[in-house]
Amino acid sequence: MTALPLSQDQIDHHNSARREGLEDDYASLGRALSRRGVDLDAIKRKVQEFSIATPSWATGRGGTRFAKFAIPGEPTNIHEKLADCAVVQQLGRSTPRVSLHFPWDQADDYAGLREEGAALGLGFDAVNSNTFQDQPGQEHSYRSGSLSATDSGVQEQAVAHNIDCIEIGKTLGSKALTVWVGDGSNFPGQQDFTRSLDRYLDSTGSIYAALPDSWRMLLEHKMFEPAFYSTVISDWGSSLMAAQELGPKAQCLVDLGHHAPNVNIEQIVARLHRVGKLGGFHFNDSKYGDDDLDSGSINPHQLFLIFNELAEAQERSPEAFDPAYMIDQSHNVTDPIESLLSSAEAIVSAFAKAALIDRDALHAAQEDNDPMLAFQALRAAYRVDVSPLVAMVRLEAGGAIDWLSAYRQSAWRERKAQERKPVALGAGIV
Ligand code: AFD
Ligand code: MN
Ligand code: MN
Repeated sequence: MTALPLSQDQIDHHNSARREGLEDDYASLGRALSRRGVDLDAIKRKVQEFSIATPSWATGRGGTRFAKFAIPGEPTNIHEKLADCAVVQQLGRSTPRVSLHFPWDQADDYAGLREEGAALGLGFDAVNSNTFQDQPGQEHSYRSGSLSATDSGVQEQAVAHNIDCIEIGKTLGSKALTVWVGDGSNFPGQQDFTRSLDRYLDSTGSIYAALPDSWRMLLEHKMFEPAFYSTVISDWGSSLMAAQELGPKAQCLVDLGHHAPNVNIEQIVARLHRVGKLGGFHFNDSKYGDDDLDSGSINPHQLFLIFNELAEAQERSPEAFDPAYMIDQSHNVTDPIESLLSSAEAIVSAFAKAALIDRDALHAAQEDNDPMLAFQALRAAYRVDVSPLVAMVRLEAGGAIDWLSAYRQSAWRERKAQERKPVALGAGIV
């Protein structure tokens, strides 16, 4: 039994006023593409198969270390977060799975939570462990590190937490554990770079040993924050080194905000795929650092170039291509549901544009050392307005043609503001 959060009648009614216009735009796009020898319906089938996971932690307002400005009707527990993710999925139809974070998303009954998700039209993606914060009643503090801590009691506690996450994930139907640690240092000399990596590998080795065969362990690197001089898994080199030492089930996760400024992320994507270690993504956008801004809001071209590399990787070795796509953002000034819908649309659009690239023309230009022709092969696809295609996929799957107006018409947030407990004042990055 499914019990979707919004009235489907209302969405259908919303669509009926816009359907004709969309069909017209879709047909016109189809004609323009067919002149180039591209079959829009074939591209549509690819877009229909593409999906992204939403992060439970991004359904509440995020903040900075200065402040967090909550909005009325924010979710206050995992059940309410799931309901909000279901709204995103019902309107947008490209985010059928949720990625949970523990212990933030602790529940009494995970089998029940799985059923609750299924009833809302949601499955569960990678589970995320949290050893970057202390929890009330916890025996050891993570103030001096977690998986790479010098104190073996701290290490053991961090390992045990990750194994707990795997157990919860098994009940939920997840297939991956994402590990990001805040471990690192603020002062030169504070930490021995080599020994801290050794300790991290020791701990992650114990977690890896508890990983079911069908699972993946996604190692997420991050250059800085909360540690500001060095982090233990700072970059894709360290991440790759760790994934290679751990074994085939360990792969690298690329969070778009976790690199040095101006780093060529798309090239990292190609490199990681080349060695079979491209595990997945945390999509977001950034201007300065790990800003966790909405995907595609600052640099949509970078997102397109990443999807170009993904399209290339998939074409080259489809059997070894299965990246986990997730969003990881902090919505500090918007309604998180709107940001998730906007971000998912930006990601799907980048995927769709990359699917339009004439790869034969691109490869030929590369072989001929013709930079302008190669660049124009990309540009020709990037220039296409794929919004009628993305909206058509949404409509055919039961979503809303204009998700923003449909969402606002539903008054979901206003209704939740009457039902949900207010969020306490505070600061904090999600
Ligand atoms: C961190 C990482 C990581 C983590 C998240 C928590 O991006 O994915 O789980 O923030 O909010 O910066
Ligand atoms: Mn992340
Ligand atoms: Mn981050």
